[in-house]
Amino acid sequence: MKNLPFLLLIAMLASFSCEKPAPTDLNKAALIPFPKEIFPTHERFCLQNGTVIHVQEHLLPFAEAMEETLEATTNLDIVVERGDITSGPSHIYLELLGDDMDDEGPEAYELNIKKKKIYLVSKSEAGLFRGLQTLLQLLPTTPTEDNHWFVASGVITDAPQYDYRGAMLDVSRHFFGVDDVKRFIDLIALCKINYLHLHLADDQGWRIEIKSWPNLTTHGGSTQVGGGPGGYYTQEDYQEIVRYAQSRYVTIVPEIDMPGHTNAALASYPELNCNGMSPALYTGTEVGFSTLCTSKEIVYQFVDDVVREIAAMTPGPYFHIGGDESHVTALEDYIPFIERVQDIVTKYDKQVIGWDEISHAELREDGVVQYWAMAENALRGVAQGTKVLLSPAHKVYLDMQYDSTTELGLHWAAYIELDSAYLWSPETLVPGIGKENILGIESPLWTETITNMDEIEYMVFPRLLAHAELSWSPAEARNWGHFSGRLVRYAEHLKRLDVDYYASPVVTWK
Ligand code: TNX
Repeated sequence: MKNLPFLLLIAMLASFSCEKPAPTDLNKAALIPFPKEIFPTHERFCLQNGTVIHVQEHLLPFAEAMEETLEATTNLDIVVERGDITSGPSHIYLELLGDDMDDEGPEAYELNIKKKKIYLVSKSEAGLFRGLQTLLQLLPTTPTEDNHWFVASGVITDAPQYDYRGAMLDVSRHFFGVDDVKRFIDLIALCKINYLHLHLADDQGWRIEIKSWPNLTTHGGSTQVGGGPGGYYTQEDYQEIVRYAQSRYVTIVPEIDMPGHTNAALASYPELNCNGMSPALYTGTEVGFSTLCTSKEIVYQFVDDVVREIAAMTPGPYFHIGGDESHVTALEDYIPFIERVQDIVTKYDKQVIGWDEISHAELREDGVVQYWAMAENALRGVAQGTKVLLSPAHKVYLDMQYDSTTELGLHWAAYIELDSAYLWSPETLVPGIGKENILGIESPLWTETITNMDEIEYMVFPRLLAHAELSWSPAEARNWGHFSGRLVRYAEHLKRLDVDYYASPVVTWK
């Protein structure tokens, strides 16, 4: 008992240790993508054991997920509270506002960090989630000795420039299982990416179970580039991916590439071929040699079944029909094929996205042309009233080598160093395609040369951070020197998450 005064003193010191000098300049925060506006107030908030997250009933699941994330990051004990209890060392208030947050979109949020309280508000849970990513980036990578996590105070008002900020993973050339896709989703969600496009079928493998055409996966999914065992997602697997993505406010865009890039389907069902004969499975990396037989009625039954089954499992608005590099499909066959497939996709209540070649066909105005190679194709889409999704290969293809010494990747479009990935502007890339025509940016990772998660991470990071800033941050907030400086500190978070990123030589790492 005679130790009591001493223990009290220790307890008081512990509670005062949040008063120790700590980061107080919010302007110095290593945020990527950089937010729209920051007003530093030069104090600090302290996240610690017992910090309370306050929510109304309807946000309880969100708050619990947030609690889990904060606890996993810090090892702290965070508390979620529905009432007005005000005890606790510091407080985070979550709130969904009605439509009164100006005319910003649903992902806009405000993070107001005071000494004892943080207010995070948005119109939608997605917006709260984007704000949470900002808060996570504001946390130091290690706490003080007494497990206090300081955050510089101030107000961050933020909203994305573009509604569609995407990444694509090619699971056909090499197959990646559900756990890899989940990690991929976790990592892209950190960068406020909100769409994940899965390239589910190509010459080398069909990766999504279609109940009405089972050979697509049992045969067509049984190999990959280089002849490995391949693999596929059962419908249950796919739904699990969709749900996991939803929990990170990421929308899945499924792609079935057609009429070209279809060798795996053609090998599985002879009736899809004009000569009625199945080719062998393909494990090489050539493109442009396969086509569905566009004059056969059974092909449209096939497409209808595939779109119907996948659309039924896909809550997002888009269905990607591929349409690229159909070099062995005559244009007079290609155009009516795309138009019929567009009708099928529309019948199942989805909007078409396709690679830029699809603009040869007559497109609906709610269609999206994904510009990867030919500006004139993208402009033809714009002339028809469609939006353009920007994936210029020489800037955003994540399978391009960083330079000639990079062991992984290709270089047909360019070598893409980090500065090159960052230094361009979506609005001036193609004369005639302005902000009003652009849906957003998507960074595709093709996987001819990529075989495992480490390799994925190496090609994706840090380039995806550059692209995320281009699609999220306003032009005035973008600056290469500032970005690369932030990246040096941001990399500490990547290390904590064990991300195998490329330490680009154009960045001055400390
Ligand atoms: C071109 S991009 C392709 C893909 C390849 C990629 C490799 C596009 C629409 N087609 O089939 O995987 O190049 O970089």
